Amino acid sequence: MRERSSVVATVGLGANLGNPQAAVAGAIASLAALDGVKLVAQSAFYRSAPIDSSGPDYVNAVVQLQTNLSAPELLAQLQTLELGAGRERPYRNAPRTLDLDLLLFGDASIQSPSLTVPHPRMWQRAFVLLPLAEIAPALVSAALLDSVKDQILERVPDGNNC
Ligand code: A4P
Ligand code: MG
Repeated sequence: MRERSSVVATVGLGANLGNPQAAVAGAIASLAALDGVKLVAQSAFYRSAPIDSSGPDYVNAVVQLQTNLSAPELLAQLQTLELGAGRERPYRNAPRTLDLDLLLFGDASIQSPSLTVPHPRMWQRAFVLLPLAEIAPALVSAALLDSVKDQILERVPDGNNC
C-alpha cells in the first residue's frame, strides 16, 4: 500500500465549563499521543468572554499537528476527545467542556456535510487569530488582526496553562 503523505493540520481548542485550562491542556496531550499525529506547535492559552455564546469565560489555544490521518479521520478523533471530555450539545454555541475545531488541513479546501475547512468562522475570531498568529504568523495578516482588535483577549501567563 502507498504511504500516505503527511499534512500540517491546525486545530483550535476551546472550553468554558468545568476546568477549561485543564481540559485544553489535557486535549493537547491527548492529540500529541494519537497514532499518526505529531504535535509540532502549540500557542499560549488565551482567556476571553464568549462570542455569540453564553456562560463563563473561555480558554482557547491553537495547535499545529503533523499527521498522516485524512481530514475526516482527524475530525473523528477530535470528536472522540470531545465526547471523552463530557461534551454535550444541547443547542448551537452552548457552553462546552471541550470544543476541538479543525481550522486548516494543509492548504485543503473541504466542503462536505460534516466538515468545512478552512473553518468558516475562524477569520472573524480573535480567540483563533491571536494564538494562530503566535505559531504561524505567515497565515495571519496585520489587517486580519486589526479587524478583530475590539475582541478582548487575555493571555494566560506562561507556566499557568495546565
Ligand atoms: N464541522 C464542520 N466543519 C468542522 C470543522 N472544520 N471542525 C461539523 C470541526 N467540526 C466541523 O460542531 C458541529 C458540527 O460541525 C460537527 O458535528 C462537525 O461535523 P460542534 O462543535 O458540535 O458545534 P458548534 O459548537 O455549534 O460549532 P463550532 O464550529 O465549534 O462553533 P463555533 O462557531 O466555533 O463557535 N467564544 C469564545 N471566546 N471562545 C470560543 O471558543 N466558541 C464558540 C463556538 C462560540 N464562542 C466562543 C467560542
Ligand atoms: Mg466545534
